[in-house]
Amino acid sequence: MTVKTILTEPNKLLRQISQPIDNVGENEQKLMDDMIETMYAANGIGLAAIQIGFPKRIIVMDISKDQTNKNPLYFVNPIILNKAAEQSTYEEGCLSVPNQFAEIDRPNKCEIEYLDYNGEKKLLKAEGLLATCIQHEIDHLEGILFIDYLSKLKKSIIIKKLSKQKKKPDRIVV
Ligand code: GNR
Ligand code: NI
Repeated sequence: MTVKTILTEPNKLLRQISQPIDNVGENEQKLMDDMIETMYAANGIGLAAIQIGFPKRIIVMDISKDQTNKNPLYFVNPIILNKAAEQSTYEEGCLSVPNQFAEIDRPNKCEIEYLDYNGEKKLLKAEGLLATCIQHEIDHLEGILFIDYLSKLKKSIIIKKLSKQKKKPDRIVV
């Protein structure tokens, strides 16, 4: 398993639409292993393959707070079957939008169909943080970032900040 570099905004790759997987084989499992290791190393709760440069419809997640009780989740070709009309608000962050946070409204429940790590078809009824996170990750598969839901002004301020940070790669951002 390898910790990969996470792409950050602005980067055109993050805007690419990810392609479905035909078959969950060794290569896909290796990618999922690298993704979960990269996610844990970055202290994230989710990661889409495009964030490490692979435009494939694969997501990994672990929303368990407890480091000793890990609960890695793997989603291949996830599809949202249903979304609740009721919204909830979470303060979202993104490993591809470092150190920036904003409150985002999304449906508070959703139902997902997907293939798991072994290529088996699964259904998941998600609510709370799990529902928010899976929707955030599925957005990545469509090239959408949470900052796209902000006003043009707020979004442009964040992108300017990130562009400036990128021009100073020797500066350590804590
Ligand atoms: O680590 C992450 N935390 C988070 C918090 C609130 C809503 C969504 C997320 S996902 C994010 C990791 C990430 O960027 N996934 O794509
Ligand atoms: Ni993200």
